[in-house]
Amino acid sequence: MQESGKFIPYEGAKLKPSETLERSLAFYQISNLRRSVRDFSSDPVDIEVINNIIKTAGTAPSGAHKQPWTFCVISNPELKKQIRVAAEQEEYESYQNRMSEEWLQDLAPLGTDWNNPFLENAPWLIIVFKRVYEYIDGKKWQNYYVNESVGIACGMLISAIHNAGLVTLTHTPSPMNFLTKILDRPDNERPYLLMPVGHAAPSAQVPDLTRKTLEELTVLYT
Ligand code: IYR
Repeated sequence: MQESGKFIPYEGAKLKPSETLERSLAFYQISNLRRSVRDFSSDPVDIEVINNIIKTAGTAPSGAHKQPWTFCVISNPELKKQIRVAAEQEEYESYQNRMSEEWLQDLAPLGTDWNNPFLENAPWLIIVFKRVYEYIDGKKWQNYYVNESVGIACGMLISAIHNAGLVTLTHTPSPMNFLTKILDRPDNERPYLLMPVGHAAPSAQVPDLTRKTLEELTVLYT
């Protein structure tokens, strides 16, 4: 048996039940205002804000606490342009030849196409890489539940972006291996999600969507 690690007392929030109720409702109401936005203004965002958002994502739980993620944070205009050109090449191919008729039909109401101006217009691009394994002292070490862990971290990243009054979208130009090359990432990292971050353009519009109701979301066993 391995010896267990060091344990410390858990400092919980220690709220009254009424505060728990208020805060759960307030957080839902804020979260329900979030939308994926594709039109960004060129207004700058301080790197300190981006750092806080990424530190929030870094609080996500992960398999065996391996924290199998790397966040590449980009504001360099030449790099953004290079990423846009490569992403649009893949997206053009996808929209023209790789996506099924059914997929294209499903996307039609969202108004997406191969054009990705947000990759240059947003002041920041956060590109999340999953770390499938680690190299430590020349040995290869496993990570666990990597997709689940990185997915949860991305969810927290999205909430943190929204909470700061900024917008993003979960962009998945596919295949994404061009990002490994452009950003010169090592072979234990794979691109997972690309998120432009910034302020919404004043003219930004979003599709008129509805969300599942509680009844549709839930199966209750009491
Ligand atoms: N990969 C493209 C296309 C796209 C795919 C789905 I599924 C969407 O819900 C929206 C867009 C992109 O990331 O824009």
